[in-house]
Amino acid sequence: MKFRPFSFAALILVAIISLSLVGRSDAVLVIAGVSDGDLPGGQPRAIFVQAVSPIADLSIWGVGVANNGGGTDGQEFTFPSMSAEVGDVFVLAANANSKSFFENNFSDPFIYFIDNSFVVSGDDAIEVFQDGTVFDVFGDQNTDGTGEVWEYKDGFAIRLPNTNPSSQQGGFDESDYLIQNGGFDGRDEIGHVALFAAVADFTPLNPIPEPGVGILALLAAVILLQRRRR
Ligand SMILES: [Ca+2]
Ligand SMILES: [Ca+2]
Ligand SMILES: [Ca+2]
Repeated sequence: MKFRPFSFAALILVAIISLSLVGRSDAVLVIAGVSDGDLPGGQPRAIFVQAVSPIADLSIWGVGVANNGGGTDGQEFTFPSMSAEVGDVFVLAANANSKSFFENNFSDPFIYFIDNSFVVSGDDAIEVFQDGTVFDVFGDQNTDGTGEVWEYKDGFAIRLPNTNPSSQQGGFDESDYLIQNGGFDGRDEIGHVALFAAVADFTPLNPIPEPGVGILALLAAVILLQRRRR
């Protein structure tokens, strides 16, 4: 069998591209924020999660709230079988009032779920699960957040751009978030909206660098060079 160097190189390239495409299809859902308001009943109480890659089937993803440093409660909510687009923001509201707060005051195309398990107060850690394994975490499941750097009592935390889920960087890092502990304290609804609107911009996504992009660019360059030589 005759072996031409170029076909071998092409074969390698195809293999690398296939691998990179497998990597690209790794869907990810990250914690985008958490809110413990100061309106009556402590509203709005909500967890924000965002799809940073397309997700074909959300039902392998779930969320849990580890309350008061009591350790993980495991997955307390499972998403239904549905797909997600890049940039989709899911607002996991503790109750109808918390949902209404965002629905009435923000034009963002949030996708809402209401569930008892989303009753967060500023000392609770948040876990996002993929296939039953913790994929992203906010806070420490085994530590009551009171007095911790990640406390968000009567306030909120919002993920900063270009930060990765905790599973991809060795654990939770509070510097990945803008945290306003007590930020909502004493504010009325308009005050809540004003503060949240000023900081919580979900439009610039937090894209996770994908090695596949570089390889695809390289492939494009190779093809262009080949065409020029012909
Ligand atoms: Ca509160
Ligand atoms: Ca819980
Ligand atoms: Ca709590």
